[in-house]
Amino acid sequence: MELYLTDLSPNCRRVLAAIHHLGLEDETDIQNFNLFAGEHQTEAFKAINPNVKVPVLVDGDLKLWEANPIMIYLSDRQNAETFCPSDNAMRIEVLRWMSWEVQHFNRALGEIVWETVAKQVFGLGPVDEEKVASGQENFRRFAAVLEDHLADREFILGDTPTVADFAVGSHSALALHPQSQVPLLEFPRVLAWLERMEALPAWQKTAPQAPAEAAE
Ligand SMILES: N[C@@H](CCC(=O)N[C@@H](CS)C(=O)NCC(=O)O)C(=O)O
Repeated sequence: MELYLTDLSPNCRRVLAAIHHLGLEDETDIQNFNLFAGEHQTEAFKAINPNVKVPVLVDGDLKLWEANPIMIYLSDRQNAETFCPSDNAMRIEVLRWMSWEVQHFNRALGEIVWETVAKQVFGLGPVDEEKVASGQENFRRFAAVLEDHLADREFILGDTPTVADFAVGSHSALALHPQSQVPLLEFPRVLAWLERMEALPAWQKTAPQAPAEAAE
């Protein structure tokens, strides 16, 4: 298999972490693009992903883009029942949290950390405080849902990590960054869960080399 990715991207980190969690690193050829240098802007890559974005997995004739479906595909390929349950009700639960993180939780988190961490690392201008405040307001709304959900479980589907955690927790390095201004102290269970994610072997193996540069 070939996996196209870039460093310091939460979308790519979740897929790379899934590769490690599933023990697939030896059969995966990693193609790492420097997006700032435009290394992905080629006709060859556009033929693989017309969106010209990473991550992308190529497995034989399959060219799969979008991080969450890639993780589900890899799990099913490995029959990783605990990591990505095939039972209908559980699969719907996985998809629910994945939709939620894209549309709500990580969108809000991304609004904040783009301003407070990524723009600073890449020298893209001063922090826009209004955008940070709006991101924080959205984050509080959705983090409260996760805070309640984690009242009686260690991970999103129960006591073991699954693809749902890899999706929802994909921005952990940015969220936990000291400059992030993500109001995590108001949500102690969410904070503890993000720290549990960072402690997972697959997460440790994929930690950004310089968390300060963990930009999307
Ligand atoms: N929804 C996509 C997001 C992919 C995405 O935005 N990738 C970024 C890196 S994190 C990218 O490739 N950007 C390059 C570009 O837009 O030119 C996924 O989950 O895979």
